[in-house]
Amino acid sequence: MRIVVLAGGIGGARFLRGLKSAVPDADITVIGNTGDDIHLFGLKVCPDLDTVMYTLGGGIHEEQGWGRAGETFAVKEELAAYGVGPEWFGLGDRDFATHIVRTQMISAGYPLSAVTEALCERWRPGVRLLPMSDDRVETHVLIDDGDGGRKAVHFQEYWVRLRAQVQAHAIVPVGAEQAKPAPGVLEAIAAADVILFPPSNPVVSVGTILSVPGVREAVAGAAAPVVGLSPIVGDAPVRGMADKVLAAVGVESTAAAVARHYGPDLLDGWLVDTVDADRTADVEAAGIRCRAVPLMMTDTEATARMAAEALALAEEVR
Ligand code: GDP
Ligand code: FO1
Ligand code: CA
Repeated sequence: MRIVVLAGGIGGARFLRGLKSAVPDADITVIGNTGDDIHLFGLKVCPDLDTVMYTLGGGIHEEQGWGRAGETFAVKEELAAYGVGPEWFGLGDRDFATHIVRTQMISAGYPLSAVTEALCERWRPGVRLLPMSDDRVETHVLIDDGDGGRKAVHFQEYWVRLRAQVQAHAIVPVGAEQAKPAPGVLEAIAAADVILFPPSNPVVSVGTILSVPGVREAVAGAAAPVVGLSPIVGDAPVRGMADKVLAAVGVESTAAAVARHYGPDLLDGWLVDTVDADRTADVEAAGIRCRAVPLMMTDTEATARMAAEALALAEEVR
């Protein structure tokens, strides 16, 4: 079975671990969000690709959900001693090596997709990990400038430094309009037996991937059923601040509103958590088949059951 998953960072990566355990023989292609990417100290950092790679490759800091296990911060401390920041973004020593290798290969002329493949030769994530695009796309967030006007800041500044505590007026995937899907992305979508939206951020993870010209159209036009799992449980994100970026695009933080936001052109099926069972009728009224099942990724077994439910729903709507 060929499965395509449009993934962000933590939510996507943890779901993928369960999916692999549910269907060990499946051929899984992950289309990863690169809108979170940031250039720091001359290095290209790809948080969502790395989160997927480290999680599936056994190198992730489990509790934190991003970055490396057993991390140290000597380089960051030395940079700080020179007065060189940003101090609000914690790049660890082990993680630095990944960004150095990536940046070196990109400087030598390799596209991000080839670099990602090379990094995965070490981590062996057991999936084919493709960046959504080899072209630079950077999510920016429009916020108040404190002077009566507005300014755009990098997504990481909004998310990590400001903790999404200031109002976001708009979310802009800068560069998306000119970007092309990375080699293999459209082909994988067209050849898929099932397409899954994991419980990733609908705006700045899955939404950014869909903003690359051709991707939304390919998913909507694919022969395969498309099934999503809600990252919103009991009217709030399970983790993080997805409610803030949903508000910025005028979407309520409910499992049903997120399904309607994707819409029946994209989604054939949608899973909500059992606490939101009373919302399934709302989703079905929008033309999307909906089931309520436990959606908390507390461990790999529970996550594998979620993945199996998503695949069962895909069979039902096929
Ligand atoms: P990020 O790039 O690291 O922010 O990760 P993603 O975009 O892939 O996923 C973020 C989303 O995962 C958040 O909106 C969370 O609500 C969601 N999430 C995290 N853990 C769980 C879980 O156990 N169950 C569900 N349903 N959603 C989760
Ligand atoms: N998230 C934080 O909240 N604080 C950090 O200092 C931080 C550093 C960091 C370094 C590498 C990396 O791959 C991820 C990192 N993250 C950090 C997580 C990440 O940037 C965000 O949670 C996601 O981009 C949101 O999707
Ligand atoms: Ca992300």
